[in-house]
Amino acid sequence: MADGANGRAGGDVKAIFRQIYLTLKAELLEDPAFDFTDDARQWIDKKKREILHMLQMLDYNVPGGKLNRGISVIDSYKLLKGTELSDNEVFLACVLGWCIEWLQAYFLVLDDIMDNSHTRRGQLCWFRVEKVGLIAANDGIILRNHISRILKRHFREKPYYVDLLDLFNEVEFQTASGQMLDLITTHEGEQDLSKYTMPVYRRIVQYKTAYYSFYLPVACALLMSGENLDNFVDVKNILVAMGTYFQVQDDYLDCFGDPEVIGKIGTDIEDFKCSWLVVQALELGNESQKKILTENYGKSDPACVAKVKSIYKDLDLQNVFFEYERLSYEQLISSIEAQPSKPLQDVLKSFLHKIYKRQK
Ligand code: GPP
Ligand code: MG
Ligand code: MG
Ligand code: MG
Repeated sequence: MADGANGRAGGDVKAIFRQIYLTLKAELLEDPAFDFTDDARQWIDKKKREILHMLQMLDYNVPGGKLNRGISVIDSYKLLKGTELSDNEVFLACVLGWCIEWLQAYFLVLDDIMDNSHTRRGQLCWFRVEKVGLIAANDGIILRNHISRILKRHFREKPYYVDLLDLFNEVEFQTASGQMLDLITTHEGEQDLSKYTMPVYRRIVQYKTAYYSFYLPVACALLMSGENLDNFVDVKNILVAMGTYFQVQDDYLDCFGDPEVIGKIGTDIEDFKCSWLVVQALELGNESQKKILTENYGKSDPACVAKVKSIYKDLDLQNVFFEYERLSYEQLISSIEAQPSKPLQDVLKSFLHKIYKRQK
């Protein structure tokens, strides 16, 4: 998510947040549940290699994003509390924020293997780094397990610990289910564009993106505030709608964004993804345009990709997207303003302003 014009994360919050990454990393490297080799003679070779892989893996994959999901936990908790946070409260909100960034790192490391992507956050995808390869699959699992270890260390004594674990488990299950839908609809040998409709699209993105990117940070802040998540179904629905809008932006940027700015090269056309753009093109195109899409979508040949992109341009999908963006914003603002709680309105608006018209 971009730092939107109206929702720029406070510089000091981000600096504090970044500092806590170093604490968590140091704790994980000293985790007594896994002894790094301690044989003095082999220290240079073995211990160094073990620690180095873990360090490089964390630094390469965890802190390099926009950090908006993580920072949102702190912002949301502040707004919900309504008073200044103590140092300890800031620390705990940062730790939860980092758990979401760890979750995101875990998903992205694996998603890039599954999507056969090339770059991420302006660097090679982790699995493409020399000497990493499919070790990246296990690194993804390690990242996921780090979350449980961080939560255990810092939240075990909290009354909401069980709810926190349950929340991360539920959201992970929803995301993996969404990823499954994303992957099975693009399965080679079953490429059939006629199944790409708006309801199919919405279901995929709600699960693969919206819960973990939007609901999770606010749900973490609510749990820290002592709330019962069952009482916030309306808030969840608004966040899921916001997450859907966010993934539409991601799909738009995959084709029309600047790779230098978004830090990744789009692969949705090559991968036969059920992207918002192709769903729109199928709804708006005439028979001959749909025929060209059927013949060229999902092929890695650059000439085929170019034909798909030229249909998108002929159908003026950039402006169709801008109109969708305007309408989504209006609808989201009106459902937010129908919310009875002012602090929650502020939480939701601050989230929306972080992503509205984002370029990356
Ligand atoms: C984003 O899809 C979805 C995810 C990153 C969830 C992955 C879930 C797993 C269980 C691995 P995307 O492929 O459009 O994202 P991007 O464009 O960033 O590659
Ligand atoms: Mg994907
Ligand atoms: Mg991807
Ligand atoms: Mg994408």
